[in-house]
Amino acid sequence: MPDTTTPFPQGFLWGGATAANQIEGAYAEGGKGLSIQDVLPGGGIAPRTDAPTPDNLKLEAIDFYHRYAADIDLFAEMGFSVFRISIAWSRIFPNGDDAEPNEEGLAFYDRVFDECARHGIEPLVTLSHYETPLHLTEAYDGWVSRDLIGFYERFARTVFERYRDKVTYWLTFNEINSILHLPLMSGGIGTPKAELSPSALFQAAHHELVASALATKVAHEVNPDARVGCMVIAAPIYPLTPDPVDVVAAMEADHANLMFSDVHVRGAYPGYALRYFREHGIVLDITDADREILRHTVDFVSFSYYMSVCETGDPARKTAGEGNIMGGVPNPTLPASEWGWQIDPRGLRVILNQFWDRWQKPLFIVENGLGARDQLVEVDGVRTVIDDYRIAYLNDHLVQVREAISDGVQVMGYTSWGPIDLVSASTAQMSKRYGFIYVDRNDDGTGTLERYRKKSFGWYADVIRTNGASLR
Ligand code: BGP
Repeated sequence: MPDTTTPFPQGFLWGGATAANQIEGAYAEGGKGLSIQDVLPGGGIAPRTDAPTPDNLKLEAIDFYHRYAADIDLFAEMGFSVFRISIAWSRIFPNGDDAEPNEEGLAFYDRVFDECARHGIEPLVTLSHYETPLHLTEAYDGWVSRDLIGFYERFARTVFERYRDKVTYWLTFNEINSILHLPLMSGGIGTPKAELSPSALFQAAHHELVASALATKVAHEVNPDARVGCMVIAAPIYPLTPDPVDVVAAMEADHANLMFSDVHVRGAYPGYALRYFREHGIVLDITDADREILRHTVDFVSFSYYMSVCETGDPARKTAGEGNIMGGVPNPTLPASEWGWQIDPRGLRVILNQFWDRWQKPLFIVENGLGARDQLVEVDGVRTVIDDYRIAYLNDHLVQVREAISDGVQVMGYTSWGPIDLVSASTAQMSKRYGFIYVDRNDDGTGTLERYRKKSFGWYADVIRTNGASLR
């Protein structure tokens, strides 16, 4: 029987999640340097160009840089108590390795956080969300270089000190475990994946893990009340069949994901990771000083949840899933979105229980949602989208969050992905929409950028107002 009585806890944080490169635009304003996103017109799944090209929708995105106040007003109208954004590193340190920060960039986020405060909205801030400064890619090959730890520390310390009284919740790296699959977008690594040795790739991951622990340490020094989380892609990996060979294959695939949060929460590499390095000839430069820093563990674990996958040990049955950047085999029992992402609300309860049982750390769902094509229509003279499909998706996932809370899992909050339509990370399209708010912009760059409330806008406002009691 589903448990419909247990309420979400008092103080549960409700809101939405975004990233600078997908909303801000103004890519060359306010002293900002270029980031890798400015030369990735096809998103994470297409090769980069040498310079920004007009077909790159992220250059203007949804113009949040100029419209942030009106957008935050709309979030407040829905009752948000939290708003996840990222700080574009290249707005603060245009090249990434500059000695001094760019004051204009810092002042922009002051204005954004002040606007949030005016509405009683807590900012939840990602330090690095797929937007490494381009110079760090070109001059250092991104996180392959140990030098990036120091540059990132300087960036982190600068923003922790500047926003000490404005920001309490921080995330160090967006979806840190995606570096193994998307080295350029996730790790700013310019060397093509096919030419990157496993040792170089895991060394880059190690540098990020050390940088993340260092940032956690610095955040606590600057503000003992700061709460720092890691952020990973969470996807349950089910065995494709009950054959124990598939069960073990699923367990091993899961280890590749869990390693990142295990290090963040336990402060050291788990045995299964050391075995993997040994057996795959992966030799890493891990110093005693690194080991010391890794002991600075996170306050909470946050994650994105969009889908589950299956795994098999039988090479003949190993087929790739569409739109699944993390690998895995499609689940024959589940429907999929228009972009091939398999929809599995119960998987969210599975993940919440797995993570809670494993770490006993508070959990924060910081991304979840349905990318879908929307049709703008007019109802009683008002432009809107009747997005019942999105309401159904979010409702079904939130019901599973409620189930997990009833299971005893400690959940801090929920920020749906893209509360306002934004540019897709993987495909760089506008037409893959997640929002409660429609933005009039098309894949060819045309549109007025006007905002319209969708049907889901009122639905989410009700969910927040009733602290989840309106879920069906
Ligand atoms: C996550 C990223 C986000 C976001 C989301 C949806 O992986 O952290 O940046 O965009 O996925 O993905 P997409 O935009 O490709 O639909």
